[in-house]
Amino acid sequence: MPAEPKVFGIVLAGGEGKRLMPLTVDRAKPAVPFGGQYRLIDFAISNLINSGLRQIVVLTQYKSHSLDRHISQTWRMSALLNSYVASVPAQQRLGKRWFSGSADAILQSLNLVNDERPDIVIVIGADHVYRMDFQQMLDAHIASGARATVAGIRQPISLANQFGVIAVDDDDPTKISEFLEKPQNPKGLADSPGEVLASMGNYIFDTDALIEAVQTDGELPTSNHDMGGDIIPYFVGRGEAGVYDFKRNDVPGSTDRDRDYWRDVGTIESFFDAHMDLISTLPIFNLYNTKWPIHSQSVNSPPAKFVRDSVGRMGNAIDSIVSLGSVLSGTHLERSVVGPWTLSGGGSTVTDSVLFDYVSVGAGARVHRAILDKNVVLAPGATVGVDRERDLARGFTVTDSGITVVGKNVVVEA
Ligand code: ADQ
Repeated sequence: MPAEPKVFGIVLAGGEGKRLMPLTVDRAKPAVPFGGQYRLIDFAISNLINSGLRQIVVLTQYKSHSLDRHISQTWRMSALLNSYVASVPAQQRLGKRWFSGSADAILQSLNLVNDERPDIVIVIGADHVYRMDFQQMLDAHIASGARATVAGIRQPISLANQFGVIAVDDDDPTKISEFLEKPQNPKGLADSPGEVLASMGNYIFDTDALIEAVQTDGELPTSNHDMGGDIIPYFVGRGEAGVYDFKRNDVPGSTDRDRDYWRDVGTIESFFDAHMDLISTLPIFNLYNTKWPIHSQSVNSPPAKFVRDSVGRMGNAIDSIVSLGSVLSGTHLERSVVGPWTLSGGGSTVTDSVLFDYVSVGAGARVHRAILDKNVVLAPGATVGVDRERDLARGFTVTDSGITVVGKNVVVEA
């Protein structure tokens, strides 16, 4: 390996995100808005850029229009320096089929790798909220001699069936001895039986090893062509897979509160909870860390505004994030995150909620524990999240813990 290896980044962004419905009816999961002005994919790409990568491709497939537009508008890099973040759609390069899994997405995109001839390929998912310095993981990958390294983080054993679960070698804790994708009855960790070591879906490969693995996998008729289910077990079987403990990652500007923060926001509940992590005075995840910025689209909008309405009721926001272009007129907003260009009228109340962009909350309306997608309009006096049965009867999604989700463009009558 050269002293300064050439590193290429692949972001897997083709998944459907079924468990985030109805937020993914119309857009790929990595394009789902997050934290007011971001899209989920901004976290993955910001981490790669801040780690020094300059050649990054985003492999897309499912309903990719909004994702493609966001990437081209947000991530303009300099062609002169051969720096790019390119969104690459499925193209049926190996016959008449779309990507049949994340490993097939890479197999069908090997032309991109062959064009750049990198020494190392970093492959990551696009649907997590976290900060990570991949340079530190790369150093560990090279030091260990593994041909594939998987980033791992401890998670409650109750969530093990959502993750790849890693067992480490008794003699060499940098080596993976077993990898089970989404096991039903996993063993807990020896020092903490209530936890497992979960794969974060972030991988580093020696380039030749990755090419060999996806090509071999492509010829196996029984394979699901999945990175977690097939490719990582292939490396484990050959004794060539290493693990990198995310706890070791130390990103500039992190605090003790958010150093190990990593959230899979694949469900409505976890998506909602991750928003609540942003808004306390000392946030559990700090968007204001300027040493490791999370970049997003620059919105060309006027500042957010808080005013009294025509009868003098105050517009105010407590423990909340309000994005540019929004106007709260006589509205009480508390523990909520509001996207750009959202308007709300006098006497309305919004609590414990997440509002996307261009939402309109009519005078006297009430929103509680709800997620309102883009362009949702609440008529004056309308309510969401106040009466579960009524929300269900109106066709809204309501989770077990009582979060109501109203899909894009819906008009909610009083
Ligand atoms: P999942 O997230 O369930 O588990 P998957 O659905 O394959 O796995 O998604 C991984 C990433 O690949 C996502 O960013 C998704 O958008 C993308 N993707 C999925 N199918 C794709 C396709 N056909 N084309 C392009 N991109 C695609 C994975 C790992 C687990 C690990 C968890 C961590 O398999 O081992 O624990 O991530 O969340």
